[in-house]
Amino acid sequence: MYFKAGDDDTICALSTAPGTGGIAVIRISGNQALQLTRKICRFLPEKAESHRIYFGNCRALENGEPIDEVVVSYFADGRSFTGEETAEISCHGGQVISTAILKELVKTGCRMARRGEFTYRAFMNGRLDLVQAESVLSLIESQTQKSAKVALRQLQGRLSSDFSAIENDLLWILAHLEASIDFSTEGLETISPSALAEKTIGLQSQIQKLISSYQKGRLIKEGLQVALVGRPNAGKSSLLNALLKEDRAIVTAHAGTTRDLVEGQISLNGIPVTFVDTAGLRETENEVERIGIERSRLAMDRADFVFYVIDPTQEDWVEDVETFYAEQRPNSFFLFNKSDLDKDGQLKNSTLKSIEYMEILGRVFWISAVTSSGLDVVETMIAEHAKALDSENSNVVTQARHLELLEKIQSCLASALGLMREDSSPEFIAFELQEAIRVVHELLGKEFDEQVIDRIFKEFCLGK
Ligand SMILES: Nc1nc2c(ncn2[C@@H]2O[C@H](COP(=O)(O)OP(=O)(O)OP(=O)(O)O)[C@@H](O)[C@H]2O)c(=O)[nH]1
Ligand SMILES: [Mg+2]
Repeated sequence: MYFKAGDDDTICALSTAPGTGGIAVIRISGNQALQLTRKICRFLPEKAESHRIYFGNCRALENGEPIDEVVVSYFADGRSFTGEETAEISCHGGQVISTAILKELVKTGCRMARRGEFTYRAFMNGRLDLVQAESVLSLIESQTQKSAKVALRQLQGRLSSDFSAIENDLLWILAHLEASIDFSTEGLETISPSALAEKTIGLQSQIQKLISSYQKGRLIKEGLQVALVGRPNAGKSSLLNALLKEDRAIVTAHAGTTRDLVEGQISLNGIPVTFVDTAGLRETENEVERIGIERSRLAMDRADFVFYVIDPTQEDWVEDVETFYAEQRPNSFFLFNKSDLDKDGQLKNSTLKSIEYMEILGRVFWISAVTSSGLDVVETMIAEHAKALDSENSNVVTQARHLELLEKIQSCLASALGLMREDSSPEFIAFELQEAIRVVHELLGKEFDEQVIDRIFKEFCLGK
């Protein structure tokens, strides 16, 4: 077990990123936070005032040697992030000073905090529910403004309140169902079975909305994956480099240069977009190239978008387009590369004419990886698709754990509804509803499995 229940040690850790910086913040939390910090920051009063800052010298415990001039913020028991008495020492940034202060704190009796232990304590002390605690991690790890916004909404409890609303509805349905079992239940009007079924259906559709938001949430968090595929020498690696505006992949005139997947990310309208360059598709005897091509196919299957890169200066390019067209992949686009070689536009005209019959013109782009011409249009197209994911004003599910539990609740409700329709005994229906309530409690962390909690907090960084 990673965390010890009922642990009342006073813990300390560096809360800012390790390395050199303007300032570094060391956080101390626990019922002896002030008492132990005072041993090295003697300028702190015995009874400090919550939410006040104090300035002075931080000194070595044994000989009183000054270590640094620091500012200490003090938060009283019940008024801090963790819910415990907390002190935060802001010292000059730099590994040497912060390490020296941490060493002194350990000498006074503090214990070095484990990963995520501050947030864990906030959760155990009821300052955050589990959904909010998970959002702290998402917020720290956000790679784009959009995912940070979604995480912040979750930290502010918006998603938790959706989950709590589900809990309230389930309790309401259960209470009215039980009232029909036990007529002596006072204060509840009895409700017809059809009204209960209707309420259950309404709840199912609310939960379904959240389940459907996961796809969106996953995209906001992880972004879009775009696979660049095509025959060798079409210019996939050149395209990757042009999109990333850096020389990420090796480009040569030799067909079969790329053997493995090469990735790079950009941010479009706040959504991370990862481009995956792949090995050119062709029949080959070469073992390494063959494995590379298998990976290209896997990358295509995993991607949200597939960009077929075509070299129209090659004689037999139409065969490629026909093969790709036959795959009928949703969200696939045809990028005709090397437009810089088509000085008079003749090639473009004849090319577009010869694919007219396939009715893919809406998905065709005319680009040059060498001059970057046409890439702005491609980016705008991706950004337009990404816009559909705009969800700043609605709650989205981003965690696989939440999705799994919401699906469990749906299956309990489906069973309950089936039983209602069969006119089954209310006890059986109540059983399903109670199970659904148990799952909502698991979702919010009101009831938990220690292994799950362990897994969640282990992902945190030290000092958070
Ligand atoms: N003129 C011109 N040449 C290009 C363009 N894009 C790529 N090339 C050239 O085409 C050749 C192949 O480019 P790559 O980017 O390595 O092609 P690839 O599709 O990654 O090839 P493999 O890795 O072998 O599958 C190189 O000589 C590039 O300089 C382009 O837009 N215009
Ligand atoms: Mg390549």
